[in-house]
Amino acid sequence: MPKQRFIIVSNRLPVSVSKEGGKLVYETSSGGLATAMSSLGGDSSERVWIGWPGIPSDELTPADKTAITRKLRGLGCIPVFLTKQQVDNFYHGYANDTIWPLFHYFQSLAKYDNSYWLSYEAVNAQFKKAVARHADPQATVWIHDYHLMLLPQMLRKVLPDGTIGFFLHIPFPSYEIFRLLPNRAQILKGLLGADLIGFHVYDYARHFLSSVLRILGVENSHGSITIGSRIVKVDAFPIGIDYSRFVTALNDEETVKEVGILEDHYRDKKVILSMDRLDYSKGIMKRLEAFEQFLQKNPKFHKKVTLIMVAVPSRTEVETYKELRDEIEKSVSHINGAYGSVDWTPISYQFKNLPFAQIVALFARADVALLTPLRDGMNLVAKEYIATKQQRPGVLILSEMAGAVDELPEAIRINPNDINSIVQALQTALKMPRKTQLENLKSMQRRLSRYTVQRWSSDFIEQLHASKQAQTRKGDKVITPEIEAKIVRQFKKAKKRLLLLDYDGTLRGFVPSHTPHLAKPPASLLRLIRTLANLPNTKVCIISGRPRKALTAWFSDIPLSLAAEHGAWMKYDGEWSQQPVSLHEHRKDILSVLEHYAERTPGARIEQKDFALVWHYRNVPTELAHARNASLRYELNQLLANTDLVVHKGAKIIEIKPRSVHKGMVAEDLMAIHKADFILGVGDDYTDEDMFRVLPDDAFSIKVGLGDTSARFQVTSVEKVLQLLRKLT
Ligand code: GDG
Repeated sequence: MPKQRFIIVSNRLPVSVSKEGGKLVYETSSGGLATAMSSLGGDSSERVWIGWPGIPSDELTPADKTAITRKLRGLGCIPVFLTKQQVDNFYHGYANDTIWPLFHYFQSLAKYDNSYWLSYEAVNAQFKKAVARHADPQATVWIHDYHLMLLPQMLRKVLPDGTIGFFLHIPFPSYEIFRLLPNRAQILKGLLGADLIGFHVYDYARHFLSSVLRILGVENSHGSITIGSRIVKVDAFPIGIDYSRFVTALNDEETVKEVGILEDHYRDKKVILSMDRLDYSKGIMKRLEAFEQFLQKNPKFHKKVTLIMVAVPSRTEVETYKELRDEIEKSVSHINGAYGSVDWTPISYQFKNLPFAQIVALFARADVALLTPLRDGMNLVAKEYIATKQQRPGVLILSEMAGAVDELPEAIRINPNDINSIVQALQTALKMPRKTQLENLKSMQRRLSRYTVQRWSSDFIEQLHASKQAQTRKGDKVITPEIEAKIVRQFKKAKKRLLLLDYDGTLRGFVPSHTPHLAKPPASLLRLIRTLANLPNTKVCIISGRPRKALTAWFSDIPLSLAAEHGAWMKYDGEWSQQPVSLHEHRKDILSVLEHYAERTPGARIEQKDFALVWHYRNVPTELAHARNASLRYELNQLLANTDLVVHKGAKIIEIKPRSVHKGMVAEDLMAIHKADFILGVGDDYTDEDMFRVLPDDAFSIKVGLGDTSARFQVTSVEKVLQLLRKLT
């Protein structure tokens, strides 16, 4: 099989295999995802779907596996075979017994078992191998759902240039819930291997971004996260439905027949419909409780309404699900026994998979759809019900805990924990005038018919390619081996060389601010700087924001030029000298503001320099830092309005210093003194931009990191800077 350009990966394939009487049976699902993928356009022979065929490999002979592989290939699918133990630990275990409950806010049901986790890692690695085997190096891979959250990063290692998208079909919980997960950091890192991470609604994206920030300490800018040389985009893509399939099905012979049967049976009754997988997240018990209260409070509706409750079998071998099923069945028979009569059964309960025509007929006939999930990533049934209401009126009652509620504002919203609100919603729905019903349906239909599942998938793929392109553009200035070779060549042939190097974030990675002594240069770095400084006709200057004491302690026995506090102190040759500026007059006032803030801000630290005061917030919880910094800056700006001091925001610091002191001034001084024909300036933050701006066009200015810069070139890490400097020696 040739290498593929477009690969879809999900735990389950759109084809399920089972064995009946020793024979393999194939069942194709016509689910939304399958439709979405087939509508993606392009050459279908270049597209494959990789996933588990739904049967444990222990039940298969080698010949079965060969037969399955061959048959699935013909259907554009590639099987990943999982053993019974993997199905237990990875699928029922980590995916459905840890992630599913936790991500749906059922934290007390989530099981943390290390053997689940190990299996989850192993199966994700098995999927990686399968994808790697079939992917072209430039392939586009779209990974689906919570079973495969480690796969993006695993794949990134083997497909560094691949375009990798990930979509989560369930909610992403708030940080407060997500942080309970023992393997939270690995899961986040796993996801960040993708170029685009999609969620149903913006709240889930926001929760994800906040977890990335608080657990990994990685910030984002408007949903873009920079990881090394890559940018990961995070956004909301509310999944739609195959709208026209539901509209068309209304006229199918099968459906018309089914509608007829329902019409006869419920001739003079209002039908309330609920339909979901039998899962604790769907709020089925609360719904029954509410229906009972409704009957209690509204005797006039007795014999006039029926609740048709379809519960689709799901995870039937799991204990929690068995218990829930028992509970539901008990409650249904209690209500039917207590309120029913010989000629009326209040609830018609179906625990089964229904054929499509019956589903459509139920949607068409139901006067009210009652959907009460306690949490739901999206809830497609709500959208399908609206789409099917082409000829008849109908009212949707929808839980505000379902992702779909954002797109369906005309529905009656309920809080599924507030039984009273459900009872009231039922009363309102059953009384709603036909005209209002039709108007509401129309505006929801307009929206759903536009952002269909087909549009959803093409939108995701378009955005995925756009993110990849933006990444390539962003990387335009990144130094290539050719440019690096050119820098080395010019350095070697120059008569006089000047190297202007920032320290923190350029020659040394950042360390937590309460341990500045840890930022001390390691011996290898000192050796490198010494070698550079001892080269003939070469002047090396370290221009740092640090106080002169630190620079003196670290570098005094190397023949360097030093600039401390961004140039307020300079030691070009011999002695330190200072700029004719001062903070003195305002120091006390500024300090008192900073101290007042620090008292209320755990983790904050104030640094006093000769010519500057610095507020460090690297160790302050992010949201708190955000709130404090905004008002601190406002207060400082007020205080310093008519002075020659400025308030700057740097890398996790706010610094107050004289306006005329900056690295550009130091660079100009040194260029005037040394008249070099080779100049290299390297730095990582906004204070280095002042230096980049004054360097001549033919100088090599390099920013460490991918943000916007006026430097000519960029590198992605401190290690890359050191690599280049080593080449110069
Ligand atoms: C997950 C997320 C998210 C229902 N009864 C039968 C049947 N169905 C179909 C419905 C609908 C689908 O199953 C159920 O989709 P939901 O969205 O309601 O719920 P989940 O299965 O939990 O799906 C969810 C979704 O992923 C998509 O991203 O919306 O939040 O939990 O299409 O029509 N299908 C058949 N027989 C039935 O009896 N064949």
